[in-house]
Amino acid sequence: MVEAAHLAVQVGLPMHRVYAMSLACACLLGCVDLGTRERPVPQAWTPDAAVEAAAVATRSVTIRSIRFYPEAIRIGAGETVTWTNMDPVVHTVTEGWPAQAQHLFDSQRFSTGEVFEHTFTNPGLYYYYCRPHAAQMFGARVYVE
Ligand SMILES: [Cu+2]
Repeated sequence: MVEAAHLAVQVGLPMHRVYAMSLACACLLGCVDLGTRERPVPQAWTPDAAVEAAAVATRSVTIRSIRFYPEAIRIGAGETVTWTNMDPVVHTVTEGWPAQAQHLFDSQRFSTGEVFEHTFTNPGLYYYYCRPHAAQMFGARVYVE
């Protein structure tokens, strides 16, 4: 239920609905690859004023010193974000939260000087983290308007 709780916070849905959605998703996992698909616009999703205020209008994120810069960005629907790894260690850009089993996108590990891109089709708030550094690099977000 940890991931369901995160999802509930993310989209503002009542827990029982999230749990029902989780079960529905679990039934589909055998035949549907969720790795590259966008989450549909949640019915209950509304802009979060605090996150919106903190988000920087840019499509470029730099990874350095085991952090994402900026940590919160704002883009338009249909735009592509690039993440550039400027650290001497590998990182990932992985949608969701560290406890989550399935991800809407996942860069896999990429190393110094390499770039990962993802196009966000649907409006919403997308959190992501780095799998090798899940204890430090989590809660970064893309606010798609
Ligand atoms: Cu990392």
